[in-house]
Amino acid sequence: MKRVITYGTFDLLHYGHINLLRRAKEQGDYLIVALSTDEFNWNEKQKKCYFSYEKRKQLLEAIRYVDLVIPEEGWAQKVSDVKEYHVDTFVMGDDWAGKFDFIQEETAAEVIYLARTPEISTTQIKKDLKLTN
Ligand code: C2G
Repeated sequence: MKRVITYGTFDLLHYGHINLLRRAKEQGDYLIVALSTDEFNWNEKQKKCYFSYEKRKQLLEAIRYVDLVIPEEGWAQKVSDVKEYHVDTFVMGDDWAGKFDFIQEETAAEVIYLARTPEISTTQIKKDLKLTN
């Protein structure tokens, strides 16, 4: 069984995320999503999530491509996650291109960056819904 992992906040969940998760799953047979906790998002990414970790986890677990959701509590857990879950392929959107190449040096996993879905983002959704003012 080929195991794939990817990381993210996935708030507000949209079709750009689904495109990423579908293509990540296509890299193997089992997809693990490491979901950023509320604390990690706020402390490390200055992102205030609209949905809590539990709600975002519930949404992700309902997606046919996702097999397991684990918490992402810090930047430094990726190498141990890859080893602990026997991951073959590490996938991120290409806005992260190059940032996680070290995973390939420190583990046996292949690192793949997939093209983002360009026209959609949570920021854009909020702007369009005028939630930002
Ligand atoms: N994504 C995408 N297309 C979009 C928006 C997002 O392909 N229009 C991808 C991102 O490239 C990322 C994943 O969906 O691979 C999740 O995006 P975010 O929730 O924004 O994740 P991010 O805040 O980048 O957190 O340690 C890594 C971080 O947790 C990644």
